[in-house]
Amino acid sequence: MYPNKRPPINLSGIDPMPSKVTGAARTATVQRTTKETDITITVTLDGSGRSSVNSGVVFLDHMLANFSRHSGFDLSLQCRGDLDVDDHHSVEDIAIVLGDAIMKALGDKKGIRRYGWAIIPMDEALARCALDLGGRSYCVFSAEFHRPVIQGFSTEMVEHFFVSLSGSMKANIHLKILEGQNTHHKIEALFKAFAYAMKDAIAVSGTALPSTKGIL
Ligand SMILES: [Mn+2]
Repeated sequence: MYPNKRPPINLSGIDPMPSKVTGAARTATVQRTTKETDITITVTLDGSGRSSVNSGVVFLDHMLANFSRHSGFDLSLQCRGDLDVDDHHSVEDIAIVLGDAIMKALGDKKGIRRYGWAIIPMDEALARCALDLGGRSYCVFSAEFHRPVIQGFSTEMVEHFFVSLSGSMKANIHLKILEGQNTHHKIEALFKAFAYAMKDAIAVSGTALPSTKGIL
């Protein structure tokens, strides 16, 4: 016999997991102007997936509208960039400002799940995303595209977009194409996998900060 000498646990004072830590809307607007781009983004995390996206890069608009729809974030985005040079500065700076806006909207991150992951198919393509909003920037990206440009969007900028986003969001973002041939399918599956991973990572599931460090 090993008698349990611990006192019984008192459950009466335990917070019953509110759906929101505070009543404040998790929304933010960030505006950023440089010699290369002029960008304004408003993001609302607990939205309904509505978007108004005008990045100047047609295929990126399609990807960001998909990101909004599948994450549930409301997203308003305007970018005037130096597209006469190429799409590089616009795509990179949109990632920087989007990450800043999401972090601003997240506030102190109390109660969020922090981690998110998803495996999303799109016809023959299969994309995986795993992420950590733990305050450290790192991006691991594994995908190859055999079509260099889609409607003004350089496919090499997909990796650069997520690397820049991992920097501004202070997040670990792991992305990989597990299967696939079609470039449009592969990129869209990556953005959708990212969207579902984000939806889970920012979801409020408690009241505590999910870290033993006490800060994220
Ligand atoms: Mn599509």
